[in-house]
Amino acid sequence: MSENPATEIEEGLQKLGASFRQAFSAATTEQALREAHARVLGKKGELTQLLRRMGAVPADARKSVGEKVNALREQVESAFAERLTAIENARRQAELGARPYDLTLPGRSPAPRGHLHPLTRVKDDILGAFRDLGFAIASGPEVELEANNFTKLGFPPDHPATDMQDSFWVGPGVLLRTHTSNVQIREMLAHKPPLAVVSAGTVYRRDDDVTHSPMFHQVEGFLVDERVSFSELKGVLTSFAERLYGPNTPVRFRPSYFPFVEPGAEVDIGCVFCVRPDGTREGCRLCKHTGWIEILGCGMIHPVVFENTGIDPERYSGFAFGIGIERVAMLRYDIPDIRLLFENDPRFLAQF
Ligand code: 2NL
Repeated sequence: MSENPATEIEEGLQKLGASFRQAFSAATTEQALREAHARVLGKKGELTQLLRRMGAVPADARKSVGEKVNALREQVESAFAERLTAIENARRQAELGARPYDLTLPGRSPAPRGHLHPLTRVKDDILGAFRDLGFAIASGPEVELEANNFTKLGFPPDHPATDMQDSFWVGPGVLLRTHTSNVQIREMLAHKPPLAVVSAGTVYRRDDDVTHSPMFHQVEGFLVDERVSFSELKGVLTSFAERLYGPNTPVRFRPSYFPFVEPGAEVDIGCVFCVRPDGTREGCRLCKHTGWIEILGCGMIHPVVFENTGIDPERYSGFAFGIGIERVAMLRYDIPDIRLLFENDPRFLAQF
């Protein structure tokens, strides 16, 4: 280095002038560029260090050296600004050229999706068929008064169904409903005919084996109006069977007995499991080789039920029906044991 501070500074400026551009072009990120800038103009930057020595420059040379310093500072600042813009433009171009985010991709679920329980599907199908036929959908309590569950339906007080052995009594005159007929009783008490109502729900009986569970599910419905005859019962329930099992499903009505209807009937459909393409039936385990499968019970509502619910039996008549949801599901999905439906074993449920 020279003894003359002015010459020393000028040499430093010259060196710096030759090197800073290279350092700026070598920076490819904003951070690297700012670091290169600081090495020139920061507190300990090379140009800053040179400036500190201006005091040692003789007065006559100060102006000329000062102008050179300022000129270099301006070059540094404008080169810095230019390079900063270039880096930002390159970054933006790279971003635009990169594969864009696909906002239509589905999210990643933390667990596999579930699905409806087979009993829920059967219930929804049955209610949907009756809703399409114009029935309203109602519901009611599972803990019910004996009056709404038995008495108003015409059950005599000593009927075996009312026994401790058959029903779950909660207290005197209160039990878990043994059928969803309690909803129909409540609807008949609350509304004047014409009425067409269907309801689905959980019911309870002291039964437990391969085809019976102490908790099971029913759909029940009824229709009341003037001049409702057994023909309306047959028409509505045949239409229901065709909606659930397909058009032209064979349907037959067999006489049967239920305490709250007269006459009563059971409805069978032609076995859907062993039907041949020509419509004849092979006979199988599910129809016990009869070619027929029972799907519901029904009948004309007993006048005693009307009397007990404030409906004039001279003016009104109607029909009612009950369907066991488990039975329909077991047939549809070939489930051999009713208890499988309530154990909630995922290996069983995943099959539906
Ligand atoms: C079956 C048979 C049936 C009814 C339910 C009913 C309800 C009232 C009045 C008259 Cl409020 N009847 N319900 C009638 C006949 C049969 O169910 O096998 N259910 C699974």
